[in-house]
Parts: sequence; C-alpha cells; structure tokens
Amino acid sequence: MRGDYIDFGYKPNASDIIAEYFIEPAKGCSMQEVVNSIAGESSIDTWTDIKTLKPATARRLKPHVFSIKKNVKIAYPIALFEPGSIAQFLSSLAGNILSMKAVANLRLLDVHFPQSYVKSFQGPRYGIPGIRALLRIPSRPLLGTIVKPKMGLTPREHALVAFEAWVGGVDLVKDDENLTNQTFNPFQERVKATLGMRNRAEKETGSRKMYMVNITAATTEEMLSRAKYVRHLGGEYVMIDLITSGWTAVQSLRNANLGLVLHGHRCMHSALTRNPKHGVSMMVIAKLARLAGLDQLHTGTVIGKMEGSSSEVLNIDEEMEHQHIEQNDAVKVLAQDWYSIKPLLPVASGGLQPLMIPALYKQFGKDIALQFGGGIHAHPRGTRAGAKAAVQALEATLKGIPLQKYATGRHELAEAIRKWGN
Ligand code: RUB
Ligand code: CA
Repeated sequence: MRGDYIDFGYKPNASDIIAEYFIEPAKGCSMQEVVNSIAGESSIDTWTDIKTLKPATARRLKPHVFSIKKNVKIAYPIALFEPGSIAQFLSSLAGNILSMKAVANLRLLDVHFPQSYVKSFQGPRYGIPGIRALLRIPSRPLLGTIVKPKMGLTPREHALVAFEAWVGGVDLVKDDENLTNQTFNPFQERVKATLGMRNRAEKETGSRKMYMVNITAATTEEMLSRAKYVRHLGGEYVMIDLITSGWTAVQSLRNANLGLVLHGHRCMHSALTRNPKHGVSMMVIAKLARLAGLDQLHTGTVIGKMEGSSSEVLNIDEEMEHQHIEQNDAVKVLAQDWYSIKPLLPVASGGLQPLMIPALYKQFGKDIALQFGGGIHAHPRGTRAGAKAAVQALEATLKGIPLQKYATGRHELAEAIRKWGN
C-alpha cells in the first residue's frame, strides 16, 4: 500500500515514539505527499503499493502524522522498534528518509521516548552524582584539560604534560579524539606512564585526579580489551569517539558493565548536525547518548571555537541534567521523562581559555566539566601555570570577585589576562 498517514485527529498513545522533523519538499512535490513518503519509508511502507503488506498489519503498525505546522510531528507505534537498540532506532527514523529525492531538506529535530523504551536502556552508570562522588567534588564545575599537541608526544612526554596539569590543579586530563594507538605513542605504554603520573599527582596534591583514556579502536573487541587494560591498571575513566566508533560500540562498552566512567567525544557529529535544515540535531544525539549510558558528553560551549547557538546548547544541557522536560514548541523541544535514567554531565570544550570561566559559569552553572586544551598549554609559563590560572579563575568566579582584582598577587592568572585579556 502507499498509505495516507496524515491524521490530525490522532492523539498519540502513551507508548508511541514521537519524532519532530523539519521538512522541505523538493521542487514539484507537495508537503502532503512528502510527509506520507517519510512516514511510510521510516516504518512499514515503500514507494509503490505492495501486495505483501496486509491491511491488518498496516493498521497495527502504521505511523500517524498528527501535526504539520512549522515542523511535522509523527507518532510511531512502539512495536516498530527493538528495545535497547540505537542502531535500529536510527535506521528507522534517521535512515533512508534522509536520502529521498522527494525531500530538498529533512532534519530530525527531536524525539520523545516512552517509558518502556527508556527503560530498555541502562543509561549512565555514574552520571552527575556518581562522578561527583568519585571525584569528591560536591558542587563546583569540574576542570579538565586535553593533552596537547593532540598527536606527536611520546608516552613519557604525554604523561608529563598530564602530571603538570594535575599538579597545577585540574581534576581531569584526557587524550584527544584522534590519539589512539600510534607508533609514536603506543596505547599500553601511554596508559601505564600516565596512570603512574596520576598516582604521583594524587599523592602530591591530596586530591582525586582522573585520566580519561581514549579507547576508540577498529573493533568492539579491541575497544573492550583496551578498556579492561585501563581498569586493570587502576584507571577509572575511558573515552570513546561515539560518532566515528558508532552506537553499537558505545552500547557494547556500556553493557559490558566494566565499572568505568564513560566520556563521549562527539567529533564528526557536524556531518549530521551542522546543516540547520538537514540531518539529525545534536539534541537527538545527546538524548541517545544518555539512553546508551555515557556519563559525560561534549555538548558545546557557545563562546568557544566550535559552532553551536546558545539556545541549542543550553537546551541540550537542560535535557541531560534533569529527569523531566516539558514540551516547548518555541525551541523544538518535546516532553521527556527520564524515569530512573541518571543525568549525564555535559562537557564544554573547544577553544576555551581561563578568562572565559565567569561567562561559562553564568551560562552553565555548576554541573559542567570545563575543558581547556590550548587555553592551558599555551600559557606563557607552561602547562602547570595554565592549570593554576584556570583554578584561580574558577575560584574568583565562585567567590564573585572580578578576575582582574583576583589576579593581584596571583601571577598565573595575571599572565593569562595579559595573554588573552583582549
Ligand atoms: C579541545 C578540542 C576538542 C573539542 C571538540 O581543544 O580540540 O576536541 O572540544 O569540540 P582546545 P566539541 O581546548 O585546544 O580547543 O567539544 O565541540 O565537540
Ligand atoms: Ca580535540
């Protein structure tokens, strides 16, 4: 059949998955025609009237397009979806339909997941409360750095940069997204050297220090074996490039229940998210990341080097941190209950430096990890001073003292102000 799925009288079932799309029909196609093609292709139908689709099956499984305004809302029966499978979900609601000639542009803006679907995922093992307990940091933003240069250091050099940053005062040190297991910096040697320095930094500072090891690999087996190696050496955190590795890798990592905190780096997300009229929104990716069980996720900075509007980033962070989200049509947000799924800690990273901390804190509040790569390692006196400048800037912010004033007698912050002050 080539069904008519438009039904403005339809009241979505509590168990439906609801998708909100932006749709721009191709020249010569009507909105009605295109909406029906999208609803059909993303569920039970195809381009022509197939004899093999029984009317009873169609009645049971057909989608309902219940709103066509600025955006289009479609309700899908839950039976179309395999519980706990993000791959299957995306193959349906962000699969073939993005390629259709009938659409000039099509974007999956948001999705509402019903209770049974939410409960088919584990969500974060730690989330915000678990991470805070592990680090013994009850209420301030976390400070982190990315070892730079992102590639080219030996394991020993990498471990030393990490040590300097920890001793300077950051809580978290992470590998960069494209550092995995190269000959100049083999994975096992790097983990051994850097966790060794982590232990020293904890002894020297009396504070908890975490190393977020990039375990991104060619196969899920290899990724899990790297994660187990990290755990074996006493590491608490691993990081995965979630888009390039894929959702099956993310879910395999979470479902392996290794007890590690999982940090998600979203590099390549812009291939899906950046075109405002086409693809998949970062909101959808973030919601899937929370369902899948990442504990932390890069969600944008607004003021840094990466693209991402303030309302978009703030809406995503709200969605990650709370258990209940109200529908808000003005900002394309659908209602969502997270039930017992823990909140995910948003990570702001990309082009940040210490002088931005007051603005970042105002924007994001306390539940955020602030990461500085260049913003720490470019400090005129090096990594340790850069980390100290970030710590001082955060102290000033939490005390409500202007940075300029707080910099008196604190030469690291003073030098950061001289470097980045304008
Ligand atoms: C940070 C960096 C990260 C980006 C990714 O380095 O390169 O990979 O945060 O972007 P630096 P996003 O601090 O020197 O810019 O967090 O937006 O995904
Ligand atoms: Ca990076």
